[in-house]
Amino acid sequence: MIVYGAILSPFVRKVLIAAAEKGLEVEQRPGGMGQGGDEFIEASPFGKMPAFRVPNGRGEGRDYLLADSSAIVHYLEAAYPALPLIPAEPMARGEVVWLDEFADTILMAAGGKLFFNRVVAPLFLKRPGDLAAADDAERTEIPHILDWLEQRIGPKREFLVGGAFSLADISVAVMFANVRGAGVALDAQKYPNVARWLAGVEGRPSFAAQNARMEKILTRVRAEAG
Ligand SMILES: N[C@@H](CCC(=O)N[C@@H](CS)C(=O)NCC(=O)O)C(=O)O
Repeated sequence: MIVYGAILSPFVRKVLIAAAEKGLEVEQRPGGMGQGGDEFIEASPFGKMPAFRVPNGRGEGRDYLLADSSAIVHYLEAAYPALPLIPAEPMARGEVVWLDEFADTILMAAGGKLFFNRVVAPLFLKRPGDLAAADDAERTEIPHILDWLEQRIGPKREFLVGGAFSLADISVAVMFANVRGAGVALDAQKYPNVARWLAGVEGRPSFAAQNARMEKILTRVRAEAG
């Protein structure tokens, strides 16, 4: 199985972490933002990362292709049901799908403004980001989201849905590495429940491995930029 995309994308890390949690071997190849060539565009016609390929997945030499992080994780869950990341119980399943969507839209909208304008634009695209938009997201959107998460997690919960680690934990937690990368540290005094939950999730080997790769790239690119 091949995952196309860059490690700085939270959506790419979502897929790599889900695969690692399931004990699946995947090969990561470049894709997106001008990388990956025809083989990437074949898998992701609109150029979004991550994209996914199972060579000969459809038989008779035909590959199975997908281009969306949630779609890829749902495929992995159905194809490899051991070590589940999406619960079967109806209410828990609905909540996991909702929190995955919350992460991909609401949290990404806020975190993306921070990470794109403070990191991607100046360091990778070599042009100024919209720093006012980033500052506004830090001042208004991020606190609103954290207030809500703090309440939802509460003082006892280890995971976001029920008593088990799930796709919801992956999808929400991956966004925090980008928020941190954009210079916004989580205030553990103000958000102790979020801090406890995040430390537990990011302490898993699947997360630690990908976050270390991301940190290494950010450190190198910042050093190069001076
Ligand atoms: N809903 C998609 C979103 C994918 C997405 O927006 N990826 C961004 C990177 S974080 C991307 O490919 N950006 C490059 C572009 O739009 O050209 C998913 O979950 O995979």
